[in-house]
Amino acid sequence: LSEALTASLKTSPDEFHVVYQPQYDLDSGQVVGMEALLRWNHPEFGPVSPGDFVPLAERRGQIHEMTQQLVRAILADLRDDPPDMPGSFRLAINISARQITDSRLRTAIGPLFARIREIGWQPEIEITETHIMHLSSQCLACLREFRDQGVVIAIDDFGTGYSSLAYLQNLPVQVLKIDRQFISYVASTNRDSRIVSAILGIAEALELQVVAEGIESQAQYQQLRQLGCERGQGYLMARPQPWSQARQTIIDPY
Ligand code: G
Ligand code: G
Ligand code: MN
Ligand code: NA
Repeated sequence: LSEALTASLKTSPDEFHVVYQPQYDLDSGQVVGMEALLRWNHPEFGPVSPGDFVPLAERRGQIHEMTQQLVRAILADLRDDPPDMPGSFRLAINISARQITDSRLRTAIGPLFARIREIGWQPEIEITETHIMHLSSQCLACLREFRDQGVVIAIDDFGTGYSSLAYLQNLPVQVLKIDRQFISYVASTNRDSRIVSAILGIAEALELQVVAEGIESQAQYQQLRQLGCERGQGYLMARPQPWSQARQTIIDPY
């Protein structure tokens, strides 16, 4: 598989495409952003999960080539002018922590972020919490640079890592994405409901925005709303989908 990935990244861009999962304001039901997720469909092996091929690309030193495919695919999707959205609309990509100090990252995503801004949207980067805790001061400086350029930075899978509050306070991030393991039982167990409340409290204290991930039921949606969670994404509202369908969710909200 690892050799197939190398070959495909080099010669078969068509095997890669991107799906988009809309993110919602839970009160208004409006789409307020999208998360781009890379897909690889190998002619022989079929669809390979990014959970499998991203670590492979990392191990083989091909994360940069992977990001190039991501950027190429998103730019192709955004070639035609997308629907008008408020300037706070965000398009997020997932970034591996070890890419952050790679100078090629900026070269690769520069044109994408330029296009996102041209449309009138804001670019966003998601980094997994477990990784964000181990960033060198050099990485943190790179993140600050992104933030200073108006890139929104989100901590992905929040609650699964070991962020200390002191550390969080000094990170150049604006968004916490609550990992879906806490959302699964938010409507059925007091414990998970209190954990989500606690995360919302931390976010408020640190002046961070919160996004709940993996909302799958109406009960979870309503519970999160009641707890004061402003944003969310999940299969209930929309699955990750090709751009042609995702753009329709902007026009017809949940
Ligand atoms: O889309 P799915 O839930 O299968 O994604 C599995 C994991 O792969 C998630 O943690 C997601 O963040 C990650 N992932 C998806 N697309 C990309 C990408 O373009 N780059 C990186 N680094 N990770 C991605
Ligand atoms: O780690 P990250 O948050 O980037 O992973 C996003 C992944 O979560 C995507 O692969 C996406 O397919 C998946 N996902 C999105 N919404 C839901 C959901 O409601 N339920 C489940 N089980 N997975 C989801
Ligand atoms: Mn993510
Ligand atoms: Na996540």
